[in-house]
Amino acid sequence: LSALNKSAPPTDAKLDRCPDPPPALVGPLRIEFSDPVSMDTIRAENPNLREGGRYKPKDCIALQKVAIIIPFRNRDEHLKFWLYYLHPILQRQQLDYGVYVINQDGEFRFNRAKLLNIGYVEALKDYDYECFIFSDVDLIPMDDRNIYKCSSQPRHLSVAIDKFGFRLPYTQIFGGVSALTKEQYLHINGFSNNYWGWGGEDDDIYKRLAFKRMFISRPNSIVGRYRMIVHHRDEKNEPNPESFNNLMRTLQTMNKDGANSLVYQIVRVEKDQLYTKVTVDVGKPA
Ligand code: BGN
Repeated sequence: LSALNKSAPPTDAKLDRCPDPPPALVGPLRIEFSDPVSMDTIRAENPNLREGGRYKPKDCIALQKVAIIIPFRNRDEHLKFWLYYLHPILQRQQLDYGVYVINQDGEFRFNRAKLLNIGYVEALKDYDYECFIFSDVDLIPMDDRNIYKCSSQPRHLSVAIDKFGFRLPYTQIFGGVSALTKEQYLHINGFSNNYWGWGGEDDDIYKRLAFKRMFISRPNSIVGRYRMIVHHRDEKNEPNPESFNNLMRTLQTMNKDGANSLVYQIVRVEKDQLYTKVTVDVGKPA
């Protein structure tokens, strides 16, 4: 009997998979940006997070291991709102997740898609994530039924943003918040590293997916509602004049520009209770 007891599996192995849909969801949420929140408040309200902004449900096995990748520079106020609202939602969604803030060092033009590629690589150094959510820092879901996990097709989550009158601005849009499995990401060679400045990099991702005969899955426009934190266009993030030409060449370039050509330097890695922040030197156009 004692031998049997000794070989009993650890308690973890006895857990069932988490139920689908998660039972604690509440549906529509009130999202406001009028009162600033402090990091200490957010930390106190999320006592079950582990260092680096990690969480997994303790009573069941999460359906997916999800890395949330946030491209970032100089948006601490937005990040606070994001952490304040998203951590409780992601925990109600019973995900096994980690939050990765990928901070572009220096003053050169912002490169959102390259930061997303870096987030993919850096998150996988921590854990065998199978799903990657790529989220702008200023987008907060207004309904917790919009689950931050991946689907059998690439998923676009931010379908009904207040800024666009709660409607899709165009059907091919893949920017804002989107989700790819590891396989989907690798199938398109990740994202282009060559979009410097605002705009077009998400359209390039859409083209990659379409060329690989994938299609976009979306929640409906009630569940997919979002608030965007109002802000001015950042300095060093002017509209990219090269986007149009780049987008004409996606098919020719995608096999050599992407996950397989990613080069960057880590400047610093910070682990907070609420996130892992990786500051990176993304370089300049060749
Ligand atoms: C589009 C941008 C997208 C952006 C959406 C919504 C471009 C490409 C120009 C050739 N596309 O116009 O990147 O997500 O607006 O803001 O700029």
